Amino acid sequence: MSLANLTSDPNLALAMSIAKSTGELLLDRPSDLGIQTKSTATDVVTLMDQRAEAFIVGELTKHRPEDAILGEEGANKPGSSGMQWVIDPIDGTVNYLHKVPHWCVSIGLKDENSGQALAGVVYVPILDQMYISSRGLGAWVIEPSGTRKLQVSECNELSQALMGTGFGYASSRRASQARVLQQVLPKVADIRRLGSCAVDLCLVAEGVLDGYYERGVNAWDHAAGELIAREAGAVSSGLFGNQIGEDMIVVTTPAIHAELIAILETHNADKD
Ligand code: LIP
Repeated sequence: MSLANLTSDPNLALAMSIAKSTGELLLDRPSDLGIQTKSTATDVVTLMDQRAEAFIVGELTKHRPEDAILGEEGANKPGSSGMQWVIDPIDGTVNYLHKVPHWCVSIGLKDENSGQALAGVVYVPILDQMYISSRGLGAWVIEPSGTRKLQVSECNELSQALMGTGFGYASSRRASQARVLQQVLPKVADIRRLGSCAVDLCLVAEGVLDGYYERGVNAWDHAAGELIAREAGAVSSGLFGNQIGEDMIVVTTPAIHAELIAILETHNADKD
């Protein structure tokens, strides 16, 4: 499957162009980021999250007026086409705030009837990396040094796996995630908490991380990245036969998935 097949998908081309422009908007940081808090004192939102979401919604509405839109900062527009854009203007807001480079613009497209992901773009502005995928057509990254097809790592032993994860914003959730981490950490090569679910999923897709799990992430965090990881060969699921969702997302190389799931299920990692 070639990159040309992928970029000839008009939905993907639109998402790529909007993500790139949103990235440019976000790189132009004002001195006052207008920080506010959401669910807890550590769950921050900046005026740039809001500006970026308004820009994405405006562009999607202009080009795809019939499509529904769901966004992290409150966008919730019904549509009539059966297609829904699921957007996170900044995934990794805390990183954006602290100038840690792992933050991105995430734009996913799904079929509202089947719930299936159709296309996904994760754009990391600081590194000018555009991760893209369209259902059935593979996953790629376009970056300043060229273009690469993405393939998960060959990791086939959990004990050798570099595992990504993340933590929620509520302290009760974090206490539970720490309890689960105590069980996972001794059984993997090491853990990374990089601060953006969407970027973590792209790092699984390119074989930098061997897997990623997290409880509590929202649809906009993984709408694009999960498709990109699966199209690069990752296996993705929730626990106890459930689909991925807020309870749990587990995305790894094929060979280590069952073992990680077993540990997470044994320790009820989908509960607080
Ligand atoms: C964040 C995630 C991060 C996760 C946080 C949060 P935000 O999204 O991507 O990996 O650990 O709980 O959901 O708030 O930066 O868009």
